[in-house]
Amino acid sequence: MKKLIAMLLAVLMIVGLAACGNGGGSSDKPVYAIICKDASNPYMSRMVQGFKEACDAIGVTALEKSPETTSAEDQIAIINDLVAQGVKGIAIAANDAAALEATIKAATDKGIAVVTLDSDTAGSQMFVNQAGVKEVAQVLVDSVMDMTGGEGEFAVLSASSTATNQNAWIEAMKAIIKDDAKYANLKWVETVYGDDESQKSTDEMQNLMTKYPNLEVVCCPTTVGVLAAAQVVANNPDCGIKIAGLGLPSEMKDYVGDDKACPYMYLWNPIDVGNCGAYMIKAILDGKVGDVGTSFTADNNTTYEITAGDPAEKQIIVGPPFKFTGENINEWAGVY
Ligand code: RAM
Repeated sequence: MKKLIAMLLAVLMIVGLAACGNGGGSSDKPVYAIICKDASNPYMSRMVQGFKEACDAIGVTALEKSPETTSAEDQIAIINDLVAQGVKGIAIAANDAAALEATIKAATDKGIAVVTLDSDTAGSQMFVNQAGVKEVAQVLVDSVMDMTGGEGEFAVLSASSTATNQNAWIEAMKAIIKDDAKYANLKWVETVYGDDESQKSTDEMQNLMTKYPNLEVVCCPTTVGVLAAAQVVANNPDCGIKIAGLGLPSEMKDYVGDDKACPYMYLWNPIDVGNCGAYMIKAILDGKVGDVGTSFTADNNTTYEITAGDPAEKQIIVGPPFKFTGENINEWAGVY
């Protein structure tokens, strides 16, 4: 009996050791990890879906590790854990433009490929930019222009105040408005932050409504914010406010259309962004990524041009922003 127990214990120990020694994955395959801005944002879940699909196709193990809230400190702790586990690559949607730089640098110094996607930070070897910053800002400004009728008050409801993507779009919007006299009658009253949390975004939208009785448009460059804002408007049908921004068609289908809270909105395919993140890790590890101005063909058979990023040195652009209207929203609602 004693012998049998000793044998069983030995078997259990061997199984336990095997489970610990594989870099966090479920096999001995290399591990690529993805870190989202937070664990509950449905936009981020679509990105993770694409990342996992690409990892399967590449033949590596995908691992998702995301903070509960949009905290850069939590992302730093996660990166350090992943480095200690020996992952081969990390794709991260950065919560802070500067805070993560040193940690990312330490990871790349160890030979780990680190790419940013969705939201960039310095130190990343490649920013997988969902769409050009100016292109996104232009469609947002033109939405505001159109929905106000060319003049009047508008506000921006953003995500977190340190998110590089949000701030880059907001800065580019300001430049577009300043540089062209046709926007001179638009009055940007305030920018508020809902931190990609539904309740906070709802509260911020309600505050805007109370504070600015003449508000005509609220522009939300965040999928969490645009949904919260559209719901507030739908619950206050006489408020006279229109919602513009970037939204997931699956979440916004009841609110998009000519006579709805949000006449139209834009986005790109977040599944593609995650997918591309994994292929960029692979391309870096394979030494395919050259200098700014050159191009390369990734293992997904797509040729990417490397352009100058900001703050990452290099970036590739996944695709242009796409417009969702009352006409096409239902068709896309089933996709993402
Ligand atoms: C939110 C996030 C994300 C942004 C999208 C459009 O889900 O803020 O970073 O890219 O919206």
